[in-house]
Amino acid sequence: MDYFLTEDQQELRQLARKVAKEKVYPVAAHYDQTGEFPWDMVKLFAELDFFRLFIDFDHGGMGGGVTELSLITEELSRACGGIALAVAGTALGAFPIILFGSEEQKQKFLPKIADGEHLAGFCLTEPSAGSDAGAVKTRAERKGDKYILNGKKHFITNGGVAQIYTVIALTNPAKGSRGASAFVVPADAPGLSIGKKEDKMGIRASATSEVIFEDCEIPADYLLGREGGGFAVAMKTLDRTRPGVAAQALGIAQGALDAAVAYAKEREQFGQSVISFQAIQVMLADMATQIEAARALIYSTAKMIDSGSKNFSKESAMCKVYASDVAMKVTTDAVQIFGGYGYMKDYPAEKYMRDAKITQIYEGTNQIQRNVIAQKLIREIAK
Ligand code: COS
Repeated sequence: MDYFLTEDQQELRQLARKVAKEKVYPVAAHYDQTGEFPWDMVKLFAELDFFRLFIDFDHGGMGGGVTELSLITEELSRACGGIALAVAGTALGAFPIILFGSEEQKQKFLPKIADGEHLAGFCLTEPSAGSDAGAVKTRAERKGDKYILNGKKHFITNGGVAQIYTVIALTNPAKGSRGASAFVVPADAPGLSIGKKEDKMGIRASATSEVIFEDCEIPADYLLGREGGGFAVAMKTLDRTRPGVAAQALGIAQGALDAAVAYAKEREQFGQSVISFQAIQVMLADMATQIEAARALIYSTAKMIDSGSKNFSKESAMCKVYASDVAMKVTTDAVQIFGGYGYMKDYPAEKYMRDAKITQIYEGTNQIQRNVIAQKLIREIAK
């Protein structure tokens, strides 16, 4: 199914598919095992203009949107969900600037992100503010023409490798989440340091670290939007990026299905290839159907967002819930089809399963997504 993609979008998908197969897949196991950051892949993605896709023409980009970002995230994740995050995590860090930055801030920060010279990261989560994102404690105090930040963010994607962080911090703690503000903080700002690097179950090619602010000084004009508007910046950013997590889940699921079909054709038991058994065929048919349903939801939502819809929190949350649950189910079934070999690191199935799990957790757990969906339903019904 082509989902009414434009010619350019179809070409982009073909290019990303080719790069994933020829360049990303061969190094996926290496980065998974070592947990090193794939700088060679970042360089390649920059040369291919992947970091330009989600930034507008006036700021060094190619004017694409959530559709383009989802297409490349899906295709790259088919080979490695962790390596794909170098681009998707940067988009997450850049969206607050794209959506809320002043013209001056966009001119200053976006072109280098578009060039792939600067990676970005989004700093919302803290040790005691995960699902309860409004409970952040990091402070930002205005002193003359500067803000001074103090606090600790953790589980930050691209932490330690990004040059630009967008950070949610309290400017008025008495007001709780209504006293939160968003800032751009360059990695070399005095007082910013990188703490513990996480040793993760999956997406091991993606860097995840603490980002610590100790009397960290930034110019006052690095405030994004207005003081007190930070929680809305975070929520509106996540509304736009959750289809991208769904696309990552979709790519992981598709990669696992591709591997399972190839293996089932090759593997012989009882004198025939196991794909000839209906028990296996039924599993593969369900996997393929669920993947296609997830794809239809993601592409439709991406199109809805890119065509200027203002209200898509519910659909974004649906994409993330559905695709990540599909990814978990499909990758678990892929391991099953591989049998004992599926459990071994010599074959790709177990990595897909480990990589899939995070998509049910980050950028808002699936329990939170279901709350978002239900709240919107309740409001729609009340109208
Ligand atoms: N767009 C714009 N504004 C939004 C919004 C959205 N999608 N969602 C909430 N808001 C606004 C509300 O309108 C409300 O505004 P007022 O204070 O003016 O009334 C404010 O934000 C607080 O909203 P709410 O009361 O619903 O917030 P809660 O503290 O109950 O939390 C959830 C809402 C749980 C949905 C939110 O905390 C969340 O998304 N948590 C998960 C966070 C997450 O994804 N973490 C992953 C880390 S980032 S990788």
